Amino acid sequence: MSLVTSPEFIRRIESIVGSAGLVQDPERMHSYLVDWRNAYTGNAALIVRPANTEQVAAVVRLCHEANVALVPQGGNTGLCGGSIPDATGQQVVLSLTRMTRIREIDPANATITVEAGVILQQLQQAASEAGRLFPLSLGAEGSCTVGGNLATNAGGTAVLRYGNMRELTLGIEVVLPDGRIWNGLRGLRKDNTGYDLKHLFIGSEGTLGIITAAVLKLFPATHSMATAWVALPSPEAAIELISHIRGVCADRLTGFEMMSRQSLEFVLSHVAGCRDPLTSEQPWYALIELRDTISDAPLTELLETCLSHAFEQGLVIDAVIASNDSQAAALWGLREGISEAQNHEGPSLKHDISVPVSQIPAFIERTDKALQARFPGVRIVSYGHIGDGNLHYNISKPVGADDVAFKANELAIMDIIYQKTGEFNGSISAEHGLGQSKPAAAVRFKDPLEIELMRAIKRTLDPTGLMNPGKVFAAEQ
Ligand code: FAD
Ligand code: 2HG
Ligand code: ZN
Repeated sequence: MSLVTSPEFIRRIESIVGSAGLVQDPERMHSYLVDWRNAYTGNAALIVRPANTEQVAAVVRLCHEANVALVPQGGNTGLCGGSIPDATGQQVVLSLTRMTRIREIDPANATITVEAGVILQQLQQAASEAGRLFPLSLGAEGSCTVGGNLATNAGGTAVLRYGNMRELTLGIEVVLPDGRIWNGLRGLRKDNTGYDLKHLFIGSEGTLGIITAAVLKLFPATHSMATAWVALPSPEAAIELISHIRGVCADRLTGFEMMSRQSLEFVLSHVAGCRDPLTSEQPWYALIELRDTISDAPLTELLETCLSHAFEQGLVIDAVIASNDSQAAALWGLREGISEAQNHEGPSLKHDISVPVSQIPAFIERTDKALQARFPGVRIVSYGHIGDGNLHYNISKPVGADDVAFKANELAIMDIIYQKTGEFNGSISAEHGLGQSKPAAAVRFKDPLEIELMRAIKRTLDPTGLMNPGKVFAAEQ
């Protein structure tokens, strides 16, 4: 029997977290060991669910002494397998989902201090009840946690106005790999006292420590909104349109998502209750959202002015503006349904890339061409946060093709897409992270010096390599 499954180890863990903090029953463990898409499956000795920072620290200290590897987990909505343990059954999953306290709201400082297990939607709700806005917004917001958002530096649909999780964070509290607690919960907008350590942990995917709490920025609540669904002739038109709307509306532009007809077709086929808002089929669409803090801001008029100028310029083919909140929600449903819908079409090979915004059209044109030349008939589901230069360039098998035969091409497909990303000086992971799916690709497509510096940081903070092994860096790297 290994130490991690010995009665003594389990007794000591239980003495820290109590029986409510321990999951050992295989049936109850299952949901912690498989990801949302069923793409990654692992095994674990135990699932441990501490209730506060001191308990996290005591568990980490014990694992450090016993040389047991830890896999931090929040809502388990990550798309790269970062929160799933390996197959050995020797790792411990440390779930933060019991740490759900909102510790403080400071309206005058425009900050909220929350624990890592707070679900994003609950954080948004708490901010709203305080008359403020916490702007991070993504499809998984009903299940993902602040800890996971920080550990992946999550992006989503409001980054073009408010920034990603890194930009929304003023301070964090972290349990280090040896169990010490770093209290970096400073709500300061200015602090030039040396290296800004919080940024090492944000985006580190659980490989440097356990994030237990954070001080996050709040913004003025918005009280008016206008949402449009727009058909476009091309990605070039989308880039010109975004630039035009920004020029007119400035910071009122809070969302600009682009998606291909293929993406919409998958949603129309697989998401119940959806309908095409326009009467004719067009190659590209954008979902555009304006918001203002003033309750009667003339946003619909502004959007109409922008869109009629765009019609005249040939940038827009057709458009519909939502006339109430439920219509707006239905339009967002078309966008947010793409991930789920693509799952119904067999394996989806996900590539979460970014290039400079101006290069999106050329990237799409050249990559589509290269892929179709090598793998005729593959269905390219490209969509995403193009205001940030971030495309989800996901590939589904040709109609009628065999799943296994298609998956056999995964590396070759990835190679084409990442080579093209590199040609545009882009990134192979814009917002989802590396997890266990992309460490090898990162070594191939990232500057070796950056990998060397990252490894040096990992060795310094986690010399025994017990924090989420095999993530960000492949186990053998
Ligand atoms: P998990 O999946 O549990 O963990 C993710 C990583 O963080 C793992 O490496 C884990 O070890 C680590 N981790 C978790 N908690 C901690 C902690 N407290 N301390 C240290 N490490 C920790 N992502 C985007 O960026 N933008 C999107 O628009 C977006 N849309 C999505 C839509 C859908 C339908 C789905 C399923 C996912 C989407 N995601 C998106 C991906 C995912 O939701 C985010 O990465 C989210 O931030 C993960 O949060 P989580 O709590 O589920 O983390
Ligand atoms: C989104 O923007 C998410 O919808 C998920 O980042 C993307 O499933 C995907 O590839
Ligand atoms: Zn996304």
